[in-house]
Amino acid sequence: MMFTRAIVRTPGRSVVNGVTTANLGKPDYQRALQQHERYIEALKTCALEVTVIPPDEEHSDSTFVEDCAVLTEKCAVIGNLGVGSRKGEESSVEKILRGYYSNIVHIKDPGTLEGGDVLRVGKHFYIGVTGRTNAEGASQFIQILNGFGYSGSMIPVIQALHLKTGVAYLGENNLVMAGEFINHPGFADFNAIVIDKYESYAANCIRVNGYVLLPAGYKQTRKLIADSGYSVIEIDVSEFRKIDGGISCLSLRY
Ligand code: CIR
Repeated sequence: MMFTRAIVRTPGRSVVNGVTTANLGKPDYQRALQQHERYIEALKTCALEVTVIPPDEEHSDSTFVEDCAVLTEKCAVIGNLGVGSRKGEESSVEKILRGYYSNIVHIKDPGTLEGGDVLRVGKHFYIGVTGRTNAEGASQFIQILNGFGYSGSMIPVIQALHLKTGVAYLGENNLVMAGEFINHPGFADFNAIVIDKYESYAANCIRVNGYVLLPAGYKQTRKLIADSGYSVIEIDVSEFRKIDGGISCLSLRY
């Protein structure tokens, strides 16, 4: 599917305190800013018009706007973030979306849902049930989807932070997969692009129009994806990796 727009949020200084399990040290703020600018340039190369939201210092992880919402042609679904420190990030994203969507629906307590857990394939949405997205949030989301002519199904996730930490749909039935999602029965019908365990971070990549955006420095993955027929743009996101974030989390595409 083609996208025309994206929303991103400039990281604030508080990004250095983002929630993490990575053990890679704290992000360098200046470097994070530079990497974020390159990321925006890459989206523009993919022909997207990019809306940049100013930093939200109160929420250290708010640069990961993907988690705040799920966007479709027909509606915007505002998530309900599953970790206390991120609650409230959605409201400024929703404000922007009001300019583009007349149908805006919310996931409500006790349901939680983060956009990083939602993988779209055509008119179907796979929803990871994780530490961030619960079954109640996923079933609210499926109900909403059904009302707009889409379908959804749940994928229990055991290790990954989010579903899309380990899977990415590139189109043409090609599914990038790493870790627990390799040989997963829920994804048996796809053409699997299997990521080496030493490069599993690169499984979080995105297809945007004519390109695949990939984190820089993952040579085998780059070759695999290029050999599958895609034009790859590499972006250094090392500072975001330090707080468990990646290529997909940094934008909402629509
Ligand atoms: C968090 O733990 O919420 C952030 N430090 C990372 C969020 C990454 N988002 C994503 O994978 N969609």
